[in-house]
Amino acid sequence: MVGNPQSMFEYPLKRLASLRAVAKHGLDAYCLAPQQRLWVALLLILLLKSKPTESHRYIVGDNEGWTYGVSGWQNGKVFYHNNVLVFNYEAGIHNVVRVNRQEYETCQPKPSSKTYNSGHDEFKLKRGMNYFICGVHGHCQLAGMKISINAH
Ligand SMILES: [Cu+2]
Repeated sequence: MVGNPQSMFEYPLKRLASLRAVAKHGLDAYCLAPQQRLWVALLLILLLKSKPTESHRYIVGDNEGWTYGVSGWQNGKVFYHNNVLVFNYEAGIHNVVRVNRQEYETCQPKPSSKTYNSGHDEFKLKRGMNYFICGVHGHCQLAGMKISINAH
């Protein structure tokens, strides 16, 4: 049985009144104590912070840095375009070349590709596939110094 006409209209009217109260008094209408409101704010901040943002920086290879066998470090990580990759390595031992897919697969950078060798090089990820290899002979081919990263 549906209730009498009065109760049928009671709920929408109450709802409207509470919406009006929210519009008028904001969170006060939800009777949140200042302390509760603080928790809500903290929760929101945590939610926003936990998502990798544009400014997120990744140290390639973590503590080991950009070195032999680094390939695979990227697995399981989520990258977004404009994230920054930081390549830390010993200058003179390794270098970094940003390459295309073919160069990546063959470990043969084009002569025109720029080689970075400062020991601390940073690159912004582009949307889609990004490829980096070490241009020192044999390091890409034989020692796994290559990474490919798909950035959202
Ligand atoms: Cu190398």
